[in-house]
Amino acid sequence: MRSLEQLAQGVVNGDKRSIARAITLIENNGEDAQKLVSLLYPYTGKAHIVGITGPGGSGKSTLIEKLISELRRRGKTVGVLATDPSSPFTGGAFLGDRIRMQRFATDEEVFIRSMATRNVPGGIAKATKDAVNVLDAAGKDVIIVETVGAGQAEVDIIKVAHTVVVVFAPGLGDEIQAIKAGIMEIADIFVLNKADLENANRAVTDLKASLELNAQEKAWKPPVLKTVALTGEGIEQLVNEIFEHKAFLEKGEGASKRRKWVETELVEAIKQKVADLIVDDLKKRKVFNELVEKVMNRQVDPYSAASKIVAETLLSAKKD
Ligand SMILES: Nc1nc2c(ncn2[C@@H]2O[C@H](COP(=O)(O)OP(=O)(O)O)[C@@H](O)[C@H]2O)c(=O)[nH]1
Ligand SMILES: [Mg+2]
Repeated sequence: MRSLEQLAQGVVNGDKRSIARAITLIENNGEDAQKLVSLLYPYTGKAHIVGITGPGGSGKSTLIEKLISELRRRGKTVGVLATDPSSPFTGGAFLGDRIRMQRFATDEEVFIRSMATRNVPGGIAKATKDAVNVLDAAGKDVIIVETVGAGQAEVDIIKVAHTVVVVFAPGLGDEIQAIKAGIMEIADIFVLNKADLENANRAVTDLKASLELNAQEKAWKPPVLKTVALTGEGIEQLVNEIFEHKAFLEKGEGASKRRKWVETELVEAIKQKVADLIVDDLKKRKVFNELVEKVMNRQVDPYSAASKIVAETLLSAKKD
């Protein structure tokens, strides 16, 4: 097997196979994953990261396909990570995405990847963040992350983005309610896709009205755009707005935002380390194994067991 250093070099050279292997390593989140991220970290920090979120079926994947084309037309290299749990492994949407995206397969400057969404050790948000770092180190100018934005994990994923685009479609009113409020608050650009459908203007008016209601004093006022992803209508303007927002971030506002991102990154990393240390220690104790037995026999539930072990070992240790 090639060394991690060689793999990292391959990533930095922008080699597609190395990027793919690096991301697989990261999904498995072993010791090597952490080493690889350390090797790549000095090469990161150059990409513009765009989060695309919104209800399933609003046309995010179709929009991303058109975004890739427009970005390539402007000479930008592109990475895409999709974490939509409604389109993993099998099933129509995933296959559809694959077929649509296939035309980029021969383009060395485009890398597209569906992240595994289940059973990722360390969580999907961490894996996605690390995969973004891989694509960043690989020299991609723009990295697009697609999520459906329905759960906390997605809010966490989208927080790595510099520019957050929230995509809606006419007739998906209820789904808008299902989108986490946290995402609405951090949205930088709103897109009403499927503007070819009836009620598109109505949907835009409704969206604008609800934004006015919740409007806060912000230096950046999120624009509301209309697109037809199927035909590419409005895509140029969307790309323009993304770069407008990038320029806005680079003018001062960005510095404090960037500091906040790094802070969050560091806090998350510390939390992970502290949790690992504590759990590793607890696992060595007799009381841990006893509790595993009890949970297995349904004598106690895992949450009560956790409270018990924390109270008895961690908290009592303090008193000693
Ligand atoms: N009429 C219309 N259909 C669209 C448009 N964009 C996407 N679609 C269709 O909407 C469906 C869902 O699109 P997809 O990109 O998979 O949505 P996602 O779940 O948000 O990623 C597909 O059948 C697309 O062909 C659009 O602008 N107009
Ligand atoms: Mg999709």
